[in-house]
Amino acid sequence: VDTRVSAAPAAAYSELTELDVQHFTTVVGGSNVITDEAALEHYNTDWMRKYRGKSRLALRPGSTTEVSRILAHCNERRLPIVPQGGNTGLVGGSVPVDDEVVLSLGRMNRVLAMDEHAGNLVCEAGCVLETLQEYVWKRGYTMPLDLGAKGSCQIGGNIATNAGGLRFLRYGSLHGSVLGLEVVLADGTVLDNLTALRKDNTGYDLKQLFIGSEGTLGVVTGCAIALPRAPTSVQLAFLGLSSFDAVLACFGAAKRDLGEVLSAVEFLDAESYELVNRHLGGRPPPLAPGSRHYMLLELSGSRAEHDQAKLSGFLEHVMAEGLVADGTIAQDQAQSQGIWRVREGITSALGKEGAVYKYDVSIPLAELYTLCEVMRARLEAHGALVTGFGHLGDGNLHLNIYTPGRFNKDPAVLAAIEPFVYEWIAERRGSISAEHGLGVMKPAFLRMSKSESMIELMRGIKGLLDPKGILNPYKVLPPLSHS
Ligand code: FAD
Ligand code: 2HG
Ligand code: ZN
Repeated sequence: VDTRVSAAPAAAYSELTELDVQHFTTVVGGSNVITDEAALEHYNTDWMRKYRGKSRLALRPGSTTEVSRILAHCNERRLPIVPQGGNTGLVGGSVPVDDEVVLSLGRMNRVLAMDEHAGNLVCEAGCVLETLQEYVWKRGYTMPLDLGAKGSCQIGGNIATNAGGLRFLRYGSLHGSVLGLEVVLADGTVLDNLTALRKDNTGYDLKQLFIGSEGTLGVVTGCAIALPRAPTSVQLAFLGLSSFDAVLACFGAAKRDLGEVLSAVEFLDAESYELVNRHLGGRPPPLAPGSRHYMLLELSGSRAEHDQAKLSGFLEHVMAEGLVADGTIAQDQAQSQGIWRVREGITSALGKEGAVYKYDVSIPLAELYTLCEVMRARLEAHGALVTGFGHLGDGNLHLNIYTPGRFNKDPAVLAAIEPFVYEWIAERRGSISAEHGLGVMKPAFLRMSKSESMIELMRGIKGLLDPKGILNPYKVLPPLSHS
């Protein structure tokens, strides 16, 4: 197999024919074969309405066997195919680039088993994250991840993107929480590794390859996930600070004083706060005017009085020290939800403001916000504004550049951002994608975070698992001319 060629498919695909559509109809049934142009719009367009494909066919399989039969046919016929979960991805990975078939996993939404002794859940890939959260919470457990898109994103999509989110600081990566996977390979082979064992050192841990592979190596159809116990006490503080140095000092103090119960450390700047206020009409808690940065500190534990006392003691301490200008502790669930709405609403608010240029980066903490300042100065002349927020506790900044009132992308703005932003990150050995993945947005810049030998090995793996390059083409791996 010439992996270099097959990993970056050229024009080697077949045209979809009426016979193909008929074949798929026998596999999934007529009502799950979507060919209507208007109905296809939903499958062709991403969450941000930034990426749009031209697929003429979306399929909605209801079982692993159906996924396997679909892939076997696509492989045989060289028909490219894009796995799609909740379609909330932010790098254009979930929609076709051209006329690829869309494989929508939403019908595969059954919980298969839950072990309440060991604390794990086995389910199909199309289960919506929030539905799973409600299911396990009722039984005394919590999902090990949470994110703003929880109402639409699917666990298969979370695994395919190795989503991080709001509780990564506490529960870690899906590389640790996913215990087993069922994956259908490009040729239709079902790789059954759907065990829920905590420990299993029998050879290479193949499931890890598919976590974060963005649908380019296989289709996740089922998963087993380790569940932490649900906390019985959750406390949330919202803090206003006057500088990013104060944010860093406060984070250090929180790790020192609250470390064993900390479950989230998030931050946003004043621009993000104002955007949410303006567009979502939330009522964020009034804090001291003049705060330049805001932090959310969440504690999850099992003794409310103990955690409350710790948090209010901490707040008094950091305010007395002058690190925190103002702060409030949520008194009930409604207040807590109001605060989380501010943090989780930023992405939606940005979309209402104008065109948005999104960058999801890891850089050493000391320089995390410097990037926003550098970009602000650089973009001023273009009438573009800059906001920064993200998962402070994980060193993950969401840098968003936006043009108020101008909804069309401006090539001059883009040219002022790229490749500069990626080079700036590379100089600090950061990551050009901390949690959203590469999709179709970033493959050409993969070199900024990975060496040539690593990219070459990735191509080899792609060529081995998907020699005809049918799975999610043009995503993740750079085109050969860029390497
Ligand atoms: P999709 O968008 O449908 O697909 C994403 C990628 O995974 C695509 O490449 C697709 O081909 C592939 N894929 C999907 N399902 C499968 C499958 N079953 N098998 C194989 N490949 C598959 N991300 C974070 O990491 N942290 C956050 O905090 C976060 N917050 C967000 C907040 C908002 C408001 C929004 C809109 C997005 C956010 N995201 C976040 C990005 C996104 O929600 C995540 O990437 C999520 O994990 C995608 O899940 P999905 O089901 O929507 O996948
Ligand atoms: C978040 O943490 C998401 O809210 C989205 O990852 C980030 O919109 C973004 O840039
Ligand atoms: Zn995020």
